Amino acid sequence: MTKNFIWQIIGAFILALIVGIVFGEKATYVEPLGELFLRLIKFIIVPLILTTIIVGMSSTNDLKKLGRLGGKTISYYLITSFIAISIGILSGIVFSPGSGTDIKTPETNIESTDSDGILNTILNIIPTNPLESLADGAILQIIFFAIFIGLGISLVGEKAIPVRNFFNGFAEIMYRITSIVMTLVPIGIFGLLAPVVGNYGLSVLLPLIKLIVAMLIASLIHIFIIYSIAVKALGKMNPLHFFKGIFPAASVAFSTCSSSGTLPITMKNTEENLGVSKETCSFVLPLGATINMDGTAIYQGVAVMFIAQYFNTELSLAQLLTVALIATLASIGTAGVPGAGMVMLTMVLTAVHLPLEGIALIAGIDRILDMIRTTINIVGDASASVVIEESERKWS
Ligand code: DAS
Repeated sequence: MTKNFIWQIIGAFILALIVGIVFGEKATYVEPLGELFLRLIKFIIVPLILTTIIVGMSSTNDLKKLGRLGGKTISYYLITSFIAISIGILSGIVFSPGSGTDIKTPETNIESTDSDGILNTILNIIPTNPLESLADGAILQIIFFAIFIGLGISLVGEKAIPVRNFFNGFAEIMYRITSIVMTLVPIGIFGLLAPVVGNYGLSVLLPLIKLIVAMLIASLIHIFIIYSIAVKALGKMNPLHFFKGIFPAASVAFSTCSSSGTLPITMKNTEENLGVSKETCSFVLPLGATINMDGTAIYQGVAVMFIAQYFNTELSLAQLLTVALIATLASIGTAGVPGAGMVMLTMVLTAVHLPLEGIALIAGIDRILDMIRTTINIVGDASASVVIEESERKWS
């Protein structure tokens, strides 16, 4: 990745800020540029995930290694998500964003997300019709299907080599198309961000500035302390090199609010800038984009504290532990699409009997909070791939 590309991205952020501030709501005229970029990255997600996982899984018939890779990946994701929710709750306690907030609760009737959403999420991983999963872009089901096809190829051996070669070639084609789409990142960031800046004036942000600050501080602590320790101590990588390498993907996540949409860029950055193997990338990152959401976990912690404080409700230690557990599970069930974390918040609020109307208080700035949490989500996925790559290197 060239320095020039980083400066193009920074320039896109600055231009979006200027255009949004100067033109206000008229900045929506550049929205088609963002929509074009969003559609291009969505168009490559399914074939890229399918082909890279099949190639990755078929490159080894060491089922023990695959089991080890899966165990490490899930463990890393659960541990960092639990740390994230704890930091979110602590930030909510320290900054107390909901106390003294003088905004009115808008009239809304918000339905709770059923708590068996997690069970369904786990059961729904198994596709009943893989072609339908591909058509619907059901990422978890595509991952499941691709893992089993890849395993099948490696178990069949000789006779399946033509199939493996087909997917190998297809994966290379998808990587090349992703490189082309990546050149449009600055234009996409500008087209996505300028309208957001234009629509979210200070009048919307100021009443909830304490909530935004609490979310921002918790996220900065998680990203620059927890992930720095992880990539340095476990991944044997200089944190500065890590953050520089993942910067384009983080910028796309910030602009699109979609981990799944950012996945092709995350995979490209992690492989080309951070030196993680295709095999590790193709397994750890698609899984992470759908079940690893540290930013969302932080958001759940901060938002629950905000709503409890707003309604003058004291949460006991047992309730805080419940929040930590349910929010970790909720972050697993959160889809990698815009606004998904707010939907899952209903599950956490229900678990501690807090009024769902509290969500209406913060829905107005959810896009801003989603930009922060999605950025953390994909940086967390990339940190996992660096840590697991180094761990597997030690094993081999
Ligand atoms: N926007 C989601 C994502 O793509 C996260 C969220 O809504 O919490 O990761």
